[in-house]
Amino acid sequence: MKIKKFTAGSMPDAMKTVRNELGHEAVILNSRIIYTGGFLGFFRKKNFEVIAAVDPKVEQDFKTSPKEKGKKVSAIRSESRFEKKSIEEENSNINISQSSKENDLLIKEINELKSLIKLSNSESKPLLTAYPEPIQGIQNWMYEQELSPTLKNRFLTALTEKWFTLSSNEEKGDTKKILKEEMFKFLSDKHFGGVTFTKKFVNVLGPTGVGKTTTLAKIAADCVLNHKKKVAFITTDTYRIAAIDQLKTYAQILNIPLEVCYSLEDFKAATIKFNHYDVVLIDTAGRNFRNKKYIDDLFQVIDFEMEMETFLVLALTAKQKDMEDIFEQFSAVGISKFIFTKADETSVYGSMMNMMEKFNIGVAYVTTGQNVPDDMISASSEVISNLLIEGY
Ligand SMILES: Nc1nc2c(ncn2[C@@H]2O[C@H](COP(=O)(O)OP(=O)(O)O)[C@@H](O)[C@H]2O)c(=O)[nH]1
Ligand SMILES: [Mg+2]
Repeated sequence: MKIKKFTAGSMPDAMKTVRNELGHEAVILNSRIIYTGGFLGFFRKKNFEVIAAVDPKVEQDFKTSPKEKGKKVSAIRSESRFEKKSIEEENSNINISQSSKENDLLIKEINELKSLIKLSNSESKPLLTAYPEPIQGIQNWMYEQELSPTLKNRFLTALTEKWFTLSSNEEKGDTKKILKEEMFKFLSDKHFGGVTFTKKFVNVLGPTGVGKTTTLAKIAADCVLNHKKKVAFITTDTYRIAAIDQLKTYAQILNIPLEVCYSLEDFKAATIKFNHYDVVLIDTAGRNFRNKKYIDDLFQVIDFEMEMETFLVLALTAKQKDMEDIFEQFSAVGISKFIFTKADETSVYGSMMNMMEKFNIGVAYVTTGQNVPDDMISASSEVISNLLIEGY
């Protein structure tokens, strides 16, 4: 572990130097304001001191080419996962030989930090670092919400930089507010909100049982009741009889016509039949879309050449990696926005942010239960950040 002290006139400058010298993997061990120079307590210069550390392996990696970098990072990751080197052993490598008064102080601080690190003995938990205390709280929260490492880094850096520019304790205490501002910045270039009514056809795709049919019924009710639109249903989910009956029931309750399509010809005929409708909502069969064959099947029955909004429905109870795999399989279709379902069945919402970060698309709706039409919210930056910060 390489440890270094940085001093600068402002916190953002200090952080910039840390990043330049030690790379993005650097961990902030301590940060504080120090005063230098002056005369009888006057004209003292305010400086910001940051003590940062980096694993030499990671630092080396920071200096190597991006191609090499990928290989090395994964090597380091697998090593740390399987070797289970104890934190204590790791830290005993810290070797500081200078003995000036300043360095004694540094050693004392490092020893305090070492005992703190020992306390967090679970290797899967984030390393307990000396971010200002309120920011440590956010760090733990981000870990619990399973935010991606890049998002965690982005928010922690921004928060720390912002935190040090605030002067009043009241402002500093309101880390939620600072976090929310940073989240809004991240979400500002994404598109949110449900059906735009700019395209007649609206299509929901996604794995089995995520809530496509239920959500489509909620969307239909919203279009009819709140937007006074003339709505029709098409279902291409002929895989299970029960699926047709399920949508038929909603169609009857909402007094909406339904066409069942078994082939591309049926589909084309249905679109002509619904020519004078404002919105045509298309339900599809949930399949194991990790298998490419099922994606190809969709093209046998839906004409994706038509102007349509396509929503990918994902349940928030699913695993991040599976969500990513599914999205990638659908790249040939072109996804307009996500719909995230089952927000009521989990308390972890980081995957929403991670998916938006990775694929740079926004969210149409978030659904929060089985009740049609009530349990659905039109998504916005406010809705998403509230769900993450305040929970459901
Ligand atoms: N808890 C919860 N259940 C939901 C939600 N949306 C749908 N469901 C339930 O998930 C199950 C599968 O829904 P369905 O619409 O048939 O999924 P599909 O196979 O994707 O069409 C049903 O029992 C729904 O009531 C939601 O937001 N929260
Ligand atoms: Mg269904």
